[in-house]
Amino acid sequence: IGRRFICSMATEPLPKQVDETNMDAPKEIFLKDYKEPDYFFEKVDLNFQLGEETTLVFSKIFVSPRVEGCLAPLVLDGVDLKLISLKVNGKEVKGDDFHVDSRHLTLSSLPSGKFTLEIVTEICPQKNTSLEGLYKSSGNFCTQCEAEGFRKIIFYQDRPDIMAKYTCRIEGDKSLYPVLLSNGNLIEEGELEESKQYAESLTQNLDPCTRSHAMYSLKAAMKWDEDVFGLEYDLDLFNVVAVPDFNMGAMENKSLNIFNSKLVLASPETATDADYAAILGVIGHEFFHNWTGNRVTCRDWFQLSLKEGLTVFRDQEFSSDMGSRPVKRIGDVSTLRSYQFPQDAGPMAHPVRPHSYIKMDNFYTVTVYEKGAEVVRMYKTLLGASGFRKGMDLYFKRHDGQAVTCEDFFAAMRDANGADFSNFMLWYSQAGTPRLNVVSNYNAVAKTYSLKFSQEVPPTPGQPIKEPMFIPVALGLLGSDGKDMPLSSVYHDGKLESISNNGQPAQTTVLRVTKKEEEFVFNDIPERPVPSILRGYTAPVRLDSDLTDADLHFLLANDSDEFNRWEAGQVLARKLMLNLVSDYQQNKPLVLNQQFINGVKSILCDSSLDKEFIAKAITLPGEGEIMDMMEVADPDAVHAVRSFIRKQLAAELKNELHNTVKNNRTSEKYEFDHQNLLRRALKNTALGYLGSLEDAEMRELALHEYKTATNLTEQFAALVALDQIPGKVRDEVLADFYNKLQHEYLVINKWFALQAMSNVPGNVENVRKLLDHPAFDMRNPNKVYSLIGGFRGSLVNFHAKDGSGYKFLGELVVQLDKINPQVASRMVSAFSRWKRYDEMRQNLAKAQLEMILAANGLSENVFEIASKSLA
Ligand code: 0A1
Ligand code: ZN
Repeated sequence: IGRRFICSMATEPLPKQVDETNMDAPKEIFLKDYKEPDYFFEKVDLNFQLGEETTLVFSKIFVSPRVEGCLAPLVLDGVDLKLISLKVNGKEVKGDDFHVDSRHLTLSSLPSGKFTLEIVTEICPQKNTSLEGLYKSSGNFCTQCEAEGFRKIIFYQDRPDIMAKYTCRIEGDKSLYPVLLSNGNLIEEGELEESKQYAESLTQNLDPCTRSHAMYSLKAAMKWDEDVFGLEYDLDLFNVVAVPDFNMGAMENKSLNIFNSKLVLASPETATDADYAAILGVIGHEFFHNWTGNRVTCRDWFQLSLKEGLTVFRDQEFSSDMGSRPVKRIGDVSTLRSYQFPQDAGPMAHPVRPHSYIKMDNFYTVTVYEKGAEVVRMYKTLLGASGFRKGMDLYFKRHDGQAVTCEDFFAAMRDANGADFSNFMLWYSQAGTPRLNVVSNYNAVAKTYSLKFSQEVPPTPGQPIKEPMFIPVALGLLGSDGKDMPLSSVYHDGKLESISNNGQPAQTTVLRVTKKEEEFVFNDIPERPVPSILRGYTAPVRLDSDLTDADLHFLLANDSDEFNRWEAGQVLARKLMLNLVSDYQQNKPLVLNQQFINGVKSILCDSSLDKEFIAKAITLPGEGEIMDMMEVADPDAVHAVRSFIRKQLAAELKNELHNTVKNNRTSEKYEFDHQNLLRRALKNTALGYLGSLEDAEMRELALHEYKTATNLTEQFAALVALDQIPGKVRDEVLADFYNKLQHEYLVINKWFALQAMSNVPGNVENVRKLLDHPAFDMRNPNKVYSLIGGFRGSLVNFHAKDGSGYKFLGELVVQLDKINPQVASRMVSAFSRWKRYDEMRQNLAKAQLEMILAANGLSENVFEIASKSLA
């Protein structure tokens, strides 16, 4: 419906407006306090009248008290709203019967039965820089209601267990807003009066090429959900909208999925393979939410992982089926280790289902999402694919159309399979990454092999003492021929349990570790095996074992489980890096052992291996992962050691790496297909190593790759390689890249990030300058995440000993908070782990947190992270 709406309100604005006295202190909300609402909303009719100065929102709510004769007041949430009119059963509400403060509209003296509530509110979307509620992005109106944004649009009981049916009408000037989209099926559209001239240039039609990958991904996701879970899409319409200004990745609004542009738009010249893969996963993720999130939703926000953990699991599985399963698993586990483990070990540690929050936005975390997905994966490991499917079927049968809890999901999995899950629910309530230790023993006389497990869950804020967890451990035993030994029985808990796969001895079995200490003894084991423990990474734990370096090399060469092959290499690399870090700290010369170099060489040159697997296997563990394993994190030492190893490997394997680059070139047109993806992954990893050599020959090579690249994946990888070699060429290429691609804002964000992450000492000044670059805009979250977020990734400059990096971030957090609290609070979280560093850095970071907390008008978002970090 398109026309310019001229507001001629019949109702005068109400005399009573916001009572500012109730600007109360941040309030913590607890899961244990959950109560059913006193009033249900059966139906809500919305009418938006979009305007340039102000927007009016008319809501008509059909209210029904939970208990007939309810006398309780009806408390509606509302933030930054101007109340224009308020009626109950068609009659203006008198001044004594309602009260408005900065967060609520409270109604008293309500009718005893059902009634209608009609409220008109006025909002200013064009001034809304928080990007929640109704706001403008690139001239278009858009909404973001999860978690608590709807209260910035109308007065409402803004909580997920209000299961109303909605109708929504939108009126706007057709010349400015030619496309109007809402949720659900379209009932009616039309023109209200002679429309203004149609403005072609303002339509959001994108170059078909940039959206074709998203369309491909959507179709693939729809088919996958039908094939794997029997879940069909249920409406006639499905819209995908790209928005340049968006706090998060995307949003699953029913039939109207909204995406951060960077997770929809892709062409070979503007997106890398990693972007293409992310789009596939996120398009899938939002689509899968139609069942896990929309048709079955959360009772309250504490249950967020019910939909997010499950949907991340579903998108991970989808991406695995569309590409390489082991490589996807390696990537997901690396993310968990690099981001979730540190969170679980810091002041913001919280269970997959948090017990309390001040701002729910702060709990859209790697713990709720990624660890939550690991929890869902454990159900599947324990039940097998068909048992898991039975559980999912029962979950939908029981709860379609409901708002439920994590217990409901657990019960569906258990009941559909008659399963005994003992204390599995602890995964939802206990924070902290469990440490699992394994000690092995072979008895050559009895031909038995024993594995003794012990576990410890570290204390976390508010949870000093923990119970042992239920840890599923997939396990195989390798014989000296490198093959899996057949496993027929295991002695455990005083019982002999048979292990079989349809009557055949198994090659991998899943042990159920549930106690603090527990032993499993395998029978009929002819020789001392090498155990492959936690195959496929079946539980989100830190594993320690008594495997020797020789065992690890053996697994790296032979394990039939590709994940554990990679893992063996990583364990070796982590040990090596930690040893070198200690050498560095004692001013000893750094020496890289030959066995490690040979190991990397044999993987690099093994043509039987998947190329993407090789790329992953020759990549060293991240700096964050190593710091996370240290008593006192030492950014200088970790950075120096990782750079040293990379350089040494590059020098020792220069020919092999150079050949890898040459042999994996192609002049074919870019395709996001498996073969080409693998080739580019390996080529780019090899080029990155060579760039670390900082020599003229390698600079020429990288420059050649940069100039001849036919796609961004290879062009940007060459730029990254060149970026490591300071000098004129580097500066010229960075300028050339900007000049050629300056109109592609998503690409320019990568250019910002690359410069921000630089470890060239003193780079903070360059980053400060980039804040004034014409392409930078503090109001756009993607730009902030690239430049300021990128800077946080520089070990040398963010953690600079003179405190310049911390000061830079501290100042920016205060500035950003005034614009967009959600983004500011994501940035401030870089300070959360300040206690992990040396005393000098601790003092510098602490001073910034204190400065931030003292800032005027601080948001609840930043307050929560900063104050919990200091506690
Ligand atoms: N439910 C979305 C994530 C999301 C959460 C909050 C947002 O606005 C502040 C936006 C998106 C998802 O998991 O896809
Ligand atoms: Zn989600």
